[in-house]
Amino acid sequence: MQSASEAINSFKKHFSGDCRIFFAPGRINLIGEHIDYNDGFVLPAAINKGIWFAIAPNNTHTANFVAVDINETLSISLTEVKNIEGWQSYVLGVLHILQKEGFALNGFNCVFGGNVPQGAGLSSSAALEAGLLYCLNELFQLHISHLDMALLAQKAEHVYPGTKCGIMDMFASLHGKKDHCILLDCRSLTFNYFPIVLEQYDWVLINSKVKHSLNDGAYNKRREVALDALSLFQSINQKITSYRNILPSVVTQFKYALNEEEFKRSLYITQEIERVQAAGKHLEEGNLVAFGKLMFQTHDGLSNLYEVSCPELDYLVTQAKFHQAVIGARLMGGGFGGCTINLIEKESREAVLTDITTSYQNKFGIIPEVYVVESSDGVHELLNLQ
Ligand code: GAF
Repeated sequence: MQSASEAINSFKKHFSGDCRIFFAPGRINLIGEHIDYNDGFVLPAAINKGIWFAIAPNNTHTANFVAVDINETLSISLTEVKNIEGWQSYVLGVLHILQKEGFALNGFNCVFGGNVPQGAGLSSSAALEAGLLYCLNELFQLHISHLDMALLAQKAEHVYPGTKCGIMDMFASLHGKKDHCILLDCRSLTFNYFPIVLEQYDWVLINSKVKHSLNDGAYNKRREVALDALSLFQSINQKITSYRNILPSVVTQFKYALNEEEFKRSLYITQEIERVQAAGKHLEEGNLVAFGKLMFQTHDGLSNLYEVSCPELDYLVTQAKFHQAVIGARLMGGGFGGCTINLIEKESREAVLTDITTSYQNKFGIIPEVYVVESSDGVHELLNLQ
C-alpha cells in the first residue's frame, strides 16, 4: 500500500461505513545502536515510509483486520485475544497489552498496509504497533500520552512477538518531527530535536536485501549478555547503576572478570554511549565530518565487538569507505542484515551509489535498493471521514 486513498478503497472493499485514516512512520537511526536497552542515547528520525491504517469502530466486541499487502485477514473476539505467530502477533500484542493495563476497547474494523521494506531494519513492526495503539487511543478516547503509547508498544513487542527490544523504534514512530531527528536519552526518556536536512550532504540507505528478523533469538541474547556483564560490574562496585557509570577503560580494566562475549559486548556499549554524546555535539556544531567518522567507528564496533553485522553489510561499508564523498557509513538498526546508513556529499551521490551498488551486485549477485531519506512527522491522522 502506498497511499491514504488506497487505504480508503481497501476499507470500502472489505467493510461498510466511513473510516478514519492514520499514518505511522518507520524510522532511521543516525547513530546509537543497541544501546537503547542499555540506558544509552540514540538519534533516530521518523521517515516518510510507513503504514497506513483505515479504521472505524464496528459496535461489536470483535476486532477485524485486513493486512492488505499480503491479502490476509484476522477476526478475533476481544475477550479471546491470544498470541498467533506472524504479523498477527504485533496487532494482537497491542490488544492484549491495552486490555491487560485496564483500557476498555470495543470492536473495530481495520485495514492496513504500507511501504516500509520488511526485514530492512526500518522498523515496520514498531510502526504497526505504535500506529495501531495511536488509532485505538483516538477511536476509544483512551487519553494515553505519546510516551506511554511508546512504552505500551514496547511491552506489546516483548510479550507477543517476544523481542525484548528497546524503546527507540516506537518512540521515533510516535515522536517524529519533519526535517528533524530526535536525540533521545533512553534512561530518562527526555529528548531534543535536531535538524536533519543538510545543505551539502544526504542521508542515504542501502538495503543489502539480506532479511533480518529480530525474533530469532540473537537480539535477545545480546540483551541478556549485556545485562549479565552489567551485574558483574555491579558486584564489583555497588555504585554502578547502569552502563552510563562505566567508562570503556573500566571495562578493559576488568576484562579478567568477564568472559569473552561479556567483555566485547560491554566494551562496545560503553564506547557507543560516549560516541553518541560526542555525535550530538558534532551535529549541533554542524561538524558532519566528525559525525561521519563516529558512524564508521560504530560500524566497526557493531561488527567486531557486538557481532551483529554480516558479510554483506561489512562489504557495503568497506566500499563506502573507498569514496571520499561518503563521510560516514554503518549498518543501521538491529543488524544481521537490512540497511546501511550513509552520509554522502550531494554532488557525488549518484556516481558513488552506482559504484557501490554495482560492486555489491557483482560480489553477492543481489541488487541492493537505495533510498534517499526523507523525514516525517510521528504517527498522525490524515483524514477523518466519519
Ligand atoms: C531494533 C530494536 F527494536 C531497537 O530497540 C534497537 O535496539 C535497535 O534494534 C538497535 O539499536 O530496531
